[in-house]
Amino acid sequence: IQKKRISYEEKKEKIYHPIGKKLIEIALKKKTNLIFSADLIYSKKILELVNLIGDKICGLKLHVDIISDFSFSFINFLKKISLKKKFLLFEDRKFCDVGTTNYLQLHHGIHKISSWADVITVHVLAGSKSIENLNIPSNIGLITISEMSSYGRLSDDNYIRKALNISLKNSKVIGTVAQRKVDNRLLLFTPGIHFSDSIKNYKGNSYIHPNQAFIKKNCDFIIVGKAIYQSDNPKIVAENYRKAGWIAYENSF
Ligand code: 5BU
Repeated sequence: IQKKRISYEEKKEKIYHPIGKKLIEIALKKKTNLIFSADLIYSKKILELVNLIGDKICGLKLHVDIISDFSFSFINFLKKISLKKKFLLFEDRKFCDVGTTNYLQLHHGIHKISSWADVITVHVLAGSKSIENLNIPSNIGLITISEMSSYGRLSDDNYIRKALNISLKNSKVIGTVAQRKVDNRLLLFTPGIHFSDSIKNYKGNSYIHPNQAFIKKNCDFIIVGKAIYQSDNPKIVAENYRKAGWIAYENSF
């Protein structure tokens, strides 16, 4: 496994999936590796924030099943903003069932995730087959979860190695979540990001500074939620995370 830090330009050559390539292109163009996790329960609040900080992010991550007033007009608004401001829509659904159920949850139900998401997250706990035959269009990429950011996570080295292998072998996978360096053919996404040292452990999740994510773990994209949406000035704070993430990337070689 080759783990030496490579640039976004070099990584773009190694990632064959069009959505992986597109995400890198957006990152380079907007000079941002920041994905905003909008874990809010009202669509209006999400749209307000996205209008405010859409210029600073390369991705918007949702948990669509927490939105109390979910509607397709909300999705249409989001889609429009995402095209205008150039960022991708991530649905952090963490599919974790057998393949046939994953398929149904992805394409059906109220949220019809496959009709609007650019990127979706999946666990591979049920094995490699559970994320094959999902019948996803070529313009949706998968992110596997190899190792979560939480304290007490159950994944051991053996599980993580197998999860990474499954990720490498599935052509729909653009990258993974892990708390360590991974093969350069995968994009590495890092949640659990915060500037403050005092929030290292918050309600069972662990947090690191963007510098640690890029320099120690060779992360490619940081995912930031409450540090931004709970702040007094999301616009300024988002810009601070964008800048910190970009500088950390540049300093990580
Ligand atoms: P936070 O507010 O910055 O803590 O939000 C982190 C988001 O990332 C939240 O939506 C989690 O569900 C998500 N997350 C995580 O925290 N850790 C993980 O390992 C994975 C996802 Br995978």
